Amino acid sequence: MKRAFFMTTALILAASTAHAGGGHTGGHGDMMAIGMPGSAEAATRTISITMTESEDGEMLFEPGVLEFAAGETVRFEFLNAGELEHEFVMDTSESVAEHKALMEKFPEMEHDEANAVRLQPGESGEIVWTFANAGTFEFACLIPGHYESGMHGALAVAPADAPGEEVLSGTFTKGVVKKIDAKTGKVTIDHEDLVDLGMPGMTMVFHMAEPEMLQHVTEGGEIRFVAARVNGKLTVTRLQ
Ligand SMILES: [Cu+2]
Repeated sequence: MKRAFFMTTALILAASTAHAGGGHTGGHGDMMAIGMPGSAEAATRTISITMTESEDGEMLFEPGVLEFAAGETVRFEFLNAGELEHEFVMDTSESVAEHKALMEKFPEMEHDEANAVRLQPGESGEIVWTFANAGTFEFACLIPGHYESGMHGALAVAPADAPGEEVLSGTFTKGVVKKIDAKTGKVTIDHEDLVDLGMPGMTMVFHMAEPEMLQHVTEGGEIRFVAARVNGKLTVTRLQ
């Protein structure tokens, strides 16, 4: 029931945005699997995303993982705090891969699409977006080489009738610990498919369910773990 309501709202939003926007030239139509442009008045929260480079040549988005609920309208605020040009594009993993291949072939190509923003160093930008379908999507910078340098992450959309619901799962997944941030209790793991979450293998930041779990991981170490969505955050709940 709730879902039907959200979809109706979403369709009305899509219709009004298409009317007001006019200049959208994405070629995919306004309705994408991940959703559609939203109206600023409907936005229930603002997410600040920073694009930057680290001293050791890594390129990153902060935060590195995004989580929403289907039907939710969100205002994204972007800041390119780095020294290079960066972009943000969110889509299905397949579309991200297709776009990535195109940009490698045509590096001069620039996105002019509602689900993307491209920023010069120091520049800021904004996207207002309504998420339509539950699922795991991806966000990335597709300027050649940037994806490989770390600029991509998972974007999870929870079903509308159960936003933020804990999805406890028992399937262990193999991963390699890339980075441990003892201060925030977050661990970056290069993991295989997380079948319970429907998430493909990628490098992602996880919270630890218990702070003491940090003592059982080492950078470069191989682990087997269970990941679940706890209070809206991707969390390692069990560790082997
Ligand atoms: Cu970039």
